Amino acid sequence: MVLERLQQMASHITGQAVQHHPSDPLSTEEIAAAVAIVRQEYSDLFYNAVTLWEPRKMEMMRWLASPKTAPRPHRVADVVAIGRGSKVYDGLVDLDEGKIVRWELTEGVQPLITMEDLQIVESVVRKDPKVIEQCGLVGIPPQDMHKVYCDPWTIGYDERFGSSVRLQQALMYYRPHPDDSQYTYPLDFCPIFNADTQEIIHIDVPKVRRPLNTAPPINYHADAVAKDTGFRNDLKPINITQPEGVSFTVDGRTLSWQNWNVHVGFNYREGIVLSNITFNDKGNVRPVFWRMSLAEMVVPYGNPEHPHQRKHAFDLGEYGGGYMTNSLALGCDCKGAIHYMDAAFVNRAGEPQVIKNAICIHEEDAGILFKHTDFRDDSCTVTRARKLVVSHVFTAANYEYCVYWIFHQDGTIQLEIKLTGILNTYSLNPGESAAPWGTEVYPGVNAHNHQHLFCLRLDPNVDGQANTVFQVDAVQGEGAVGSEENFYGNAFYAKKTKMATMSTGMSDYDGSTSRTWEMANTNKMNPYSKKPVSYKLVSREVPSLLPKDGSLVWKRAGFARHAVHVTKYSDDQLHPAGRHVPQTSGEPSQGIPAWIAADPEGNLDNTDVVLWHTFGLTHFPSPEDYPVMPAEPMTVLLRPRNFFTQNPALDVPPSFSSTPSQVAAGKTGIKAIVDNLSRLAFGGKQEKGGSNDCGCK
Ligand SMILES: *[C@@H]1O[C@H](CO)[C@@H](O)[C@H](O)[C@H]1NC(C)=O
Ligand SMILES: *[C@@H]1O[C@H](CO)[C@@H](O)[C@H](O)[C@H]1NC(C)=O
Ligand SMILES: *[C@@H]1O[C@H](CO)[C@@H](O)[C@H](O)[C@H]1NC(C)=O
Ligand SMILES: [Cu+2]
Repeated sequence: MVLERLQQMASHITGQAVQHHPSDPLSTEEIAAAVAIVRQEYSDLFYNAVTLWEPRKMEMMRWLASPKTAPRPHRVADVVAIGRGSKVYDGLVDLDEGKIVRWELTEGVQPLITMEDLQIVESVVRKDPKVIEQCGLVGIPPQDMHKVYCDPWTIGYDERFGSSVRLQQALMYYRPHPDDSQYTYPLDFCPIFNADTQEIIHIDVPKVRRPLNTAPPINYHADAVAKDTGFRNDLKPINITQPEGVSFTVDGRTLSWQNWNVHVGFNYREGIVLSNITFNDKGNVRPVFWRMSLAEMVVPYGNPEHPHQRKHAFDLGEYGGGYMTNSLALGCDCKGAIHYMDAAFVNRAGEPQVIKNAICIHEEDAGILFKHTDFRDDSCTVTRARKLVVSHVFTAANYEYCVYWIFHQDGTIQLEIKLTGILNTYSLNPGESAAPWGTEVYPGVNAHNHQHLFCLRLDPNVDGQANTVFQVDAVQGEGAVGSEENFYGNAFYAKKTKMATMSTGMSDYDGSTSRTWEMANTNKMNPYSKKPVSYKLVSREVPSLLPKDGSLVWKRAGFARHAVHVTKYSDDQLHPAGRHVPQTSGEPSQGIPAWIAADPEGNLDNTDVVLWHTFGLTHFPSPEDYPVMPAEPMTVLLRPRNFFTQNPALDVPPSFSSTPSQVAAGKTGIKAIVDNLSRLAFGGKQEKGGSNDCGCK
């Protein structure tokens, strides 16, 4: 029968034919199989997401411990589907068994808005008579409606419309010419779109009207720049060559490089998911993190005028960082020898779709790893660093977010995010001041103040699952100047505060104490320092959430209330603002605040914990950000502390090394090389190829 055929199809996929790693994203075949199994029982559905339901941790651990006797975790699809009348279904499909194991109608929620959902809105907006009328009022005649564009956003939450109808708000723009940036021509009104009926149900019109901007276009693409200022002509090529290939290996989706081992997953929502991260410490493979990902973000805007309070996009929970990911096929995004990975998703109709080259994996030179010169004799050792970068880039309407997960040779993991793209803009009357809630970045263009707050989910596995998180502050010795314990008043130390229970497991950033957080395994001491082995979260771009306590954003984005939350591990707690984020009122708050409220006394000491870190920046736009922003980087570091017994990168071959006795015996010191290299750079009298004699690699 059909069901048997489906079971065969599913077991063929997960059986010997293709043996997926349990953490691998669903393949196109698995997505198709999951949809086919659902269709056996339910028709007339749109598919919002079909993604890997990750194996339960205990089950996975058991299987890892004894792969021969313990059952291999099943491949399970997590399905979100939408039926007529905004009915939302959450389901699980066991692909090994070829059957639906959970199917629920979930009331009062709206799943995220997909690219396909977004693309419908513009055509509807252009035909709507009320929108045409509003366009006329700001100076756009009906025959020019093809020049009207919109960026559809989730509505966030609007108390007038609630959560039961699936809505989007259309941020309106105009393009004088199809190649002009629309962000120079924002329109002052905001239509609201009903996704069920595919019609405009309301238009928010401001009290003060603002006509269409009359400034000339300002554009960033090459044609425009060539015509305007022209290009700089003094750049010579920089070529990256890896003549012997790359230094990493990839087995399926497991990446090995410089003692690191990591599985690279991907999903529609978080984008890259790194799991089972281990470091080979001289033959001893030590677990470091079980899983890490960017789990959520919120971008609240700071203009109090209605309806701008609705602008606070949760780009991951409301749109999906994976769904919006760019295809890096052009090879412009990473330089060098690249390994790409594709990403597979479901579309609205239930068919699998592939984004080619969604993930880029490559190595980069990373400057000096360590160096020391003995000032008395010119002997020197300098070792250059290399880094491995796993990256993807996603476009959230106007903004680009470039996400780089970086592995270093010294055991450090770094998350770097670069912000680029275009500011969200609003109209301005001639002579009107954009201050204090925004900046006039170009004549007639108001870019509102906003924040970009990212939530990093870290599931530490520092030499095992039983971990404890400490807040670490640099503080003065308590004794007053002149006291016995601190006579000269110069004493200071690292004060550690254990984050012991769910209700107390939260903390804010404090730059004045150089605050960091340690994920420690208190069962294992470093033999030298007698301190627990740990990984330290070092993050210095940590603004507090500016929307006030009790505000709409504060209620909806509970994760952003503190820089760090620690929670007890639970398989189902992946989404810090809730599973379905669009149109949540925040009453009650979903995600982290709800988990804490459910278990306030939950123990966090020496157990399996998750650390949630909210970081980012507050963006006061300025003309330099326009018409496209130069990328602004932000960095978070995860550094081994008391984890190793010495610099773990000592065994990286040096670029140059000489001992005092070698220099005394006639070997080159560092100064000779410096001279030779500088002569070469400026093409002096030095003969070609001279640099090869200097001993630098
Ligand atoms: C450097 O790269 C450019 C552009 O890809 C190429 O045309 C050129 O031949 C390369 N030069 C060398 C020395 O490899
Ligand atoms: C995790 O990594 C270790 C070594 O790096 C490996 O032995 C183990 O099988 C991996 N587990 C999974 C689930 O990939
Ligand atoms: C540096 O260059 C000079 C002459 O250009 C040469 O005699 C000398 O051997 C070079 N030294 C090294 C260390 O390559
Ligand atoms: Cu910004």
